[in-house]
Amino acid sequence: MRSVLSRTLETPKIATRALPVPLVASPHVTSLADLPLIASGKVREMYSLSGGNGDGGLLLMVASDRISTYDAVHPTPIPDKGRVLTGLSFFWFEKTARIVANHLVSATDGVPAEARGRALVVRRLKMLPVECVVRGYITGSGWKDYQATGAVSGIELTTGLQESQQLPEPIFTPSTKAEEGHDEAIDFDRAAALVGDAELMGRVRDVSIELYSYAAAHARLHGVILADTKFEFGLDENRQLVIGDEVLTPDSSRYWPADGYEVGHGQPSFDKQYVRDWAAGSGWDKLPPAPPIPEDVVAGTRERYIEAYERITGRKFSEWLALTGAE
Ligand code: Q0Z
Repeated sequence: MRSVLSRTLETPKIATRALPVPLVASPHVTSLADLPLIASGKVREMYSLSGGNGDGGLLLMVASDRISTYDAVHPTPIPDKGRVLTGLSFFWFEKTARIVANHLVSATDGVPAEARGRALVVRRLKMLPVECVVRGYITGSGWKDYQATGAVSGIELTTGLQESQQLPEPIFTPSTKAEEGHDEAIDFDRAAALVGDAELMGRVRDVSIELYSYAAAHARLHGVILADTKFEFGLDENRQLVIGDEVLTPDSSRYWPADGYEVGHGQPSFDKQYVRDWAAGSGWDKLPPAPPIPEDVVAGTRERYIEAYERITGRKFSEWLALTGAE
């Protein structure tokens, strides 16, 4: 089943060659001279820093300023978007370390000067082959499935829910990691079979719900609703469960302004709504290629990303730039 949540989330593709990418003169494509590119998504790149292809090595995860709407990447970057997302991931890795170990090593040591602020050094993990989605509100593909069947990912929900309504309790709705195309919603038992360890999968589910609940409560105190989010876990060289990838960023989550929230219809995205509103009136058919974004929409969207960082973290974005030595 096609997941509207995972449609909005970036599905990485494994790079076909472990060689430096050709240097393309495009300001919104990250390219780090000499580092082997090992994976790239719509808006991020991952490079190897050490350790070859086994476990135990270090990776550099780099967030670009690229933005996608309706599954298509626009040719126009949003300045600072990659640094906001990396700063938010860093914040949440620190805040949630008591809940579960994570792959963060450093936002400074080992980060090349040109990537400062937008990159993290992380431990290489053996990633589990499932996307760990938690939903606290009924929206997107969850709303579609609920309307059709009364259930989401095999979880029967109470009758009479309205679109965007908060669920009685957060639910774990895993999906497959599609190499190509869209992720597919699966129930817990299929996720456990893919992982090959039902006890481990139970721990992944429990940790995912605890992370969501903690982050949603924090965000709500800062005027933001965390509707749903996607986590990716792996195992380290000691087979310990570790959370990897990006955590609780606007690209892996649905954040809504609490102000103006009401059930009965879809909610505006905290970060991307200016682009979506502009796109809706632009005549674009929402098929690739995505059009360039006008500069006033770029500026408004950049401000929304920075506002998201400052609201959620309670820190100034300039502090993140100073901490990481970004210029
Ligand atoms: C992350 C992804 C990105 C493209 C694999 N610590 C880790 N160890 C091994 N693999 C991964 C991680 Cl985070 C891993 N992705 C997603 C991120 C660019 C793809 F920045 N895929």
